Amino acid sequence: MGATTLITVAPTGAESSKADVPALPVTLEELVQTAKECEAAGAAVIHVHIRDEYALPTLDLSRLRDTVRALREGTGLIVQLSTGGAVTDSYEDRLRVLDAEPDMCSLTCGTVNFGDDVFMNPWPFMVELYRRTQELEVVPEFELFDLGQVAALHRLLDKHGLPYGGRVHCDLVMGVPGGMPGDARTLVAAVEALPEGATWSATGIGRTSLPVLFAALSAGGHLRVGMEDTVTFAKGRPVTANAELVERAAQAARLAQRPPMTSADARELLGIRACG
Ligand code: KMH
Ligand code: ZN
Repeated sequence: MGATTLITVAPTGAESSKADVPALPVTLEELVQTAKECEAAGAAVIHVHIRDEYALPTLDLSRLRDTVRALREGTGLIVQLSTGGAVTDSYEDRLRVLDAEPDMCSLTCGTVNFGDDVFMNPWPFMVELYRRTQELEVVPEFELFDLGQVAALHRLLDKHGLPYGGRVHCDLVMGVPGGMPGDARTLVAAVEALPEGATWSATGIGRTSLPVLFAALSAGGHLRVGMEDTVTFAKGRPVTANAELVERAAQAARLAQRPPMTSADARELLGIRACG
């Protein structure tokens, strides 16, 4: 088998409102439908934020459990729950996300300015979350918003060992106002600083989405796309469905001669337990 591209879809996020972005999947039904469409388009992993009955971000455990179950029943996607949540979520609620027993979770490697807000990830919280992923056998995806966070990832691995599953997988989140810029030279600098043998994807927020996608493909990386990261398909043209972002990423990956990876291959790459 030739080289392939892992495509992660991040369909909802915690920042856009349903009123502003009607195509955003916010109910469980909308999320599962989106997940099915994105899987058919080439996604292998889904990065999940959920909403409550008012379409507001929530980390409610019973809703998270229902979401994990429904995504497993409806798709073969690897289910990655966000432990970042919204900037207003407590550390306690963010730690409890793992009790919903996802395949994977996000783990951000440091605090970062996040537009006008601050996304808090102090060292003791990172360590506690990481230890919990190891205990509960959840594979972390290390979210890196700037180069200092790459150094923090090295420190975490040096002090606390490898993740459950034995693989180190990172996602470069680029172009957040306050984080690293979403351009090719920053991407190359970040990739060069990653731990030896780590696999990685990249995503560019807003208008950095396409430059980061092409830079990631040309540097041999994987891709994350979705309405968490961009709600504009092209200048003046809103995204109508997450699947069109996945389709575009899959098309670019095929052009690069690295077609989308199946979720079975992605499970092997990421070291995810077979029973799900
Ligand atoms: N919503 C951001 C504050 C993650 O999912 O882990 C954090 C975020 C990262 O989206
Ligand atoms: Zn997220």
